[in-house]
Amino acid sequence: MKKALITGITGQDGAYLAEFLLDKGYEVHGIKRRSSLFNTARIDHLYQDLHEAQVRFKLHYGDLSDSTNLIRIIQEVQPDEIYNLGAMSHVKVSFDQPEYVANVDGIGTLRILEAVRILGLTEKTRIYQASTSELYGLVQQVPQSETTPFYPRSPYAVAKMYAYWITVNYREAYNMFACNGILFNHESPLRGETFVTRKITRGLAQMVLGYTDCLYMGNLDSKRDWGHAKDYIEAMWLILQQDKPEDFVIATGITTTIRDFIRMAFAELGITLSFKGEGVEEIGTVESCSNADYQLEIGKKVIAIDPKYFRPTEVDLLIGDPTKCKEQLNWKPKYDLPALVKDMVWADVKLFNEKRQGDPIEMY
Ligand code: NDP
Ligand code: GDR
Repeated sequence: MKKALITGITGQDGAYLAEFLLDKGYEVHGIKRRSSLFNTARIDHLYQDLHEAQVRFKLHYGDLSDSTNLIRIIQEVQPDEIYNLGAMSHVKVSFDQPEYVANVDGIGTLRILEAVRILGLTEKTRIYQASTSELYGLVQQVPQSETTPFYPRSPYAVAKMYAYWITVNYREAYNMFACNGILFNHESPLRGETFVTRKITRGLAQMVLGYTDCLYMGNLDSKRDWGHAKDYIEAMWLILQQDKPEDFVIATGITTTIRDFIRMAFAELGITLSFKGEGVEEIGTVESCSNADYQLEIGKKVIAIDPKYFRPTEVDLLIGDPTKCKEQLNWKPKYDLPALVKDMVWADVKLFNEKRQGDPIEMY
């Protein structure tokens, strides 16, 4: 039985990956941070669903800022594969916590690589590093591929750039099977509530169920290449199953503005929006509603801009070139953007409906 160790197991990707690897027969170990509240909502069902859960799914307390703890866990687990997904992953927040982000997202990756090297596991353990399309930052060329130069635009991206290169360096210096997946934005009903797609689908669900009036947003002009997290975690696994270690871009090749994502989400419930004004003056109002169950007042302002969501430096345009991952990994995503939007909108409508009816909320 193969053993996998996942950092960031309580996050969006960690939760899907844990389930995916358990289905493949792996023994899955995850590192989670101690928290004053429960922080395992995304993975709680894995305990319930699996009869032999105690044996095949184990959590260890740990933190990417703590080398000795990482060395101990890796020594204990002796993993065949490590997926380093743990990170402070919010780009805007990284401007508020740059030093912490450098430590966890950047040096945290070095700590994992060093632990594997110190423990003499370089031949046994394969390492996946969660790299990001944020590395491309200020547009140099599109679509962005494995050979496009980086120009990071946030403390998060700068930290991830260190993590990217230290992974490449350990691969070359110590012959380690260490790979970067340069993943473009991927979303799902498990997406953190403050990332833009989830903020929109959650805000929409709250609005149609009467919890809130207006959604305050940042820059609606930026463009992202969005896929579904369920498809992307499969690509992570495929990267570690190759004969030789390499870096891969994982993307759809299609880019969409935030404004259009908002339009698509509202349209899923039969609500048409129109946008007027520019910059901080822009507003989105309801033009029509065609679904009797989800009515909003015609002309009502439902989208407004709050400059507090603007970033000091923005990444305007991301569009990935998935040629290599499609040809070499034979990666075939199952979700396109409309299917992703549908999945997220209806999951949030269900969530807030349960809340309204006072039913116990099945979070994810
Ligand atoms: P999430 O923010 O949902 O999850 C991040 C995970 O990292 C959580 O489990 C979190 O724990 C954990 N974590 C945070 N700080 C530490 C720390 N100091 N020590 C150990 N664990 C920590 O991110 P995603 O699942 O969306 O992303 C997974 C990885 O992929 C991240 O590294 C992200 O930067 C990267 N990435 C994500 C993309 C995306 O579109 N989703 C695209 C490209 C890269 P807790 O629950 O306690 O907060
Ligand atoms: P991103 O994702 O920064 O691309 O990083 P996010 O969803 O936060 O932002 C995408 C774009 O939307 C604009 N935006 C807003 N963003 C947020 N969060 N909230 C708003 O109200 C809002 N309004 C507009 C942003 O300015 C930005 O242009 C994500 C993270 O998962 C990273 O960890 C990962 O590496 C990259 O995707 C790929």
